[in-house]
Amino acid sequence: AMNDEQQSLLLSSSSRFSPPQGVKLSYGTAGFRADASLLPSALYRVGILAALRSLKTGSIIGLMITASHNKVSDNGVKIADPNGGMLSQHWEPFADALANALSPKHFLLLINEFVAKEGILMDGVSQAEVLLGRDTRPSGDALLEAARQGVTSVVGAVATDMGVLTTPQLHWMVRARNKGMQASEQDYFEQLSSSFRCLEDLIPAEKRKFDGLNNKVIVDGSNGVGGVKLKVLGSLLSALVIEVRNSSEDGGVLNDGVGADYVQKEKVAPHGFGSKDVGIRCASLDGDADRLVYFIVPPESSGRIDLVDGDKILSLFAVFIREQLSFLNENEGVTNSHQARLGVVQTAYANGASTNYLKQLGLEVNFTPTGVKYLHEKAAEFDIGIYFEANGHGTVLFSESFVGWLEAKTKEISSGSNGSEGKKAALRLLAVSKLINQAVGDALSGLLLVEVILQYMGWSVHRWNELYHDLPSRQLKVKVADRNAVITANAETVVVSPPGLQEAINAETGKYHKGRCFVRPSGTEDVVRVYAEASTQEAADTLANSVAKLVDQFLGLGSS
Ligand code: G16
Repeated sequence: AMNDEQQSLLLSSSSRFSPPQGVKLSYGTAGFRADASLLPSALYRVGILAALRSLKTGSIIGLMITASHNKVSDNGVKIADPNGGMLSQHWEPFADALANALSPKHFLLLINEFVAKEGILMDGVSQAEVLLGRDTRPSGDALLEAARQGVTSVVGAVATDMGVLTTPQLHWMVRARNKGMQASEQDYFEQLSSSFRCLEDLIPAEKRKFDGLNNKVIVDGSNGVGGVKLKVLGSLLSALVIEVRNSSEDGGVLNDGVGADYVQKEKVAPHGFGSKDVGIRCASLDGDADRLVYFIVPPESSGRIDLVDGDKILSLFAVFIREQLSFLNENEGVTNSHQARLGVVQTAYANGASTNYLKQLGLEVNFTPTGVKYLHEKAAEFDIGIYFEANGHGTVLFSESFVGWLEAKTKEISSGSNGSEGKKAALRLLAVSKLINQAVGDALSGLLLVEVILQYMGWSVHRWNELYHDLPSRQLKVKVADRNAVITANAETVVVSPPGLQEAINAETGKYHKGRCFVRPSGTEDVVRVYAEASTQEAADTLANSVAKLVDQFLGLGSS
C-alpha cells in the first residue's frame, strides 16, 4: 500500500488537474481520445498509470500523446507495454475508472485498491521509467507536461521526454530499451536503413537496379509528424527516392483532406496530388505514421484513385515471405529441422477478395475485432504472423525461437554452401525481422519493406495491384444518441444488440449479389461505422446507405 508521503504527493498533484464535469471518457480502440481541452486530467492520470505499470513490470513503459487520424483539435494517449505493444487489456478497466474518478477521495481509493490487487510495491525503493512522446498537435506540449506530472507523482518514477515522434518510433524505443539495446531516434533510423540496404544487397544482380520509373515513391505525410521523419530516413537511402508532400512544414492542416484515413475511406487523392502524378507509385501516412496505404492516380481520374490498401500490403508481404520459406525448405541442409508456421490476421474490414486470395495461397487466415491490440495478440501465436487492417495498420511478427533458428542456420551454412538460395532466404527473413517494426504497425518501416519487395519481385505498383481485384465497398459513419448501444459478436460481424437490427441488416444484404455488410461502434470517434461490399460500386453504395438508415432508425438521435 501507499505510505503517507506518496498519498499526499498524489493528493497535491491531482488538485492541479480536475476532471472535466459531465464528460465520460472511455478507453477505446487505442486509448483515450477527445477534444484536447478535455484531456489534461486524463493525461495526468494516465501518467500515474504508466508509472504503476512500469513498477509492476520492472520495465520501461511508453506514453504517446496523439489522436492519430482524428482532427487537429483532438488529442489522445496511447500506452506502450514493455514489449512495445499496446497496454495489456486487463489494465484497461483501471484506466477507464481512473480517468473518470471525480472526487479526490475516489481517485485515491481506486489507486489504493488497484495497487493492492496487483501487488505493486509503492515503497519508494522500486524504480520506474516512462518514455514520453508526442505528435505535432499544438496541444501536445501542455498535455505532455500533464503526463509528466502524473508520472513523477509516483515516488521513484522518472519521465523521459523523447520529444516529437511518430507513435511507432516511441513503441520501438520502448521495445529496444527493454531488450537492453540502444534506443535513440538515430538508432531507429540506423536499424531501418541498414536492414533495408541488406535486403537490397540480397536482390539478384539482374534485378538490382531500380529502372528509371521505379526508383521513386511520392508520399503524402498527412501534414503530421511522419513526413518530417520520412525525409530524414530517405536521406540515408541512396537507391530509393522518396518525395514527401504534405509534410507538416508546408502549412497544411493535419489530417484535413490528406492522410491514410482520408485516402482509404474516401478513395480520393489527397490534397497536392493529381493529374501530374498519373501512374506513379504514391503512398499516404496517417497523422502519427502508424498507418500506410498506397494509391495510384489513374488517367483522367477527376480525383478518384486506385487504392492499394492494407490488405494488399499484407498480401505482398505474404507472397514474399512464403517464397523465402519455400527456398528454405527446398534447400538441402535446411529442411525438416524446423517447420515455420506462417499465419495472417485480418478484420471484418478486409476486402473479401483479399481473404480469398490469401486462402488460395494456402495460408491460414484468422479474424479478430478491429484494433491493433487484438490482431497483434493473434499474430504473435505464429513463427511468422502478418497482420493488417484494411486501413493500413499492420506489421509482421517473428517468434523469438524462429529468429534464433534463422540466426543459427545462417551461421551453420555460412562455411560450406556460401551464397546458396537457402542461406540467402534465411538472411532475407532475418533482415525483414529487423526492418519491420515488431512493436507495432509502422508506416515508415512498412514503406521500406514494400519498396524493397517490389524491387526484388521486379514489380510495378500496377503489377502489385493486380494480385487480385477488390470487391467494390463503401464505408459510412452514422451519428447516433449512444454508439455503445451497439454490441457485436463474432469479430464484429454480427450485431447482438439492439435486438432486430441484425435481422434487418441480413434482409437488406440478402438483396445483393456478393453482398456483405456489418456495423460497429467506433472506438476512436463518436459514430457507428457501416461497411458494405457488393459486386458493383452502385450496389455497395446502396447497401451501405440503406443499412445506415437502419442504424438511424434503431438508434437515431431521437429527434426525428
Ligand atoms: C486506431 C487503432 C486501429 C483502428 C483505428 C480505427 O488507429 O489503432 O486499430 O483500426 O483506430 O478504429 P475505430 O474504427 O474503432 O475508430 P489510429 O491510427 O486512429 O490510432
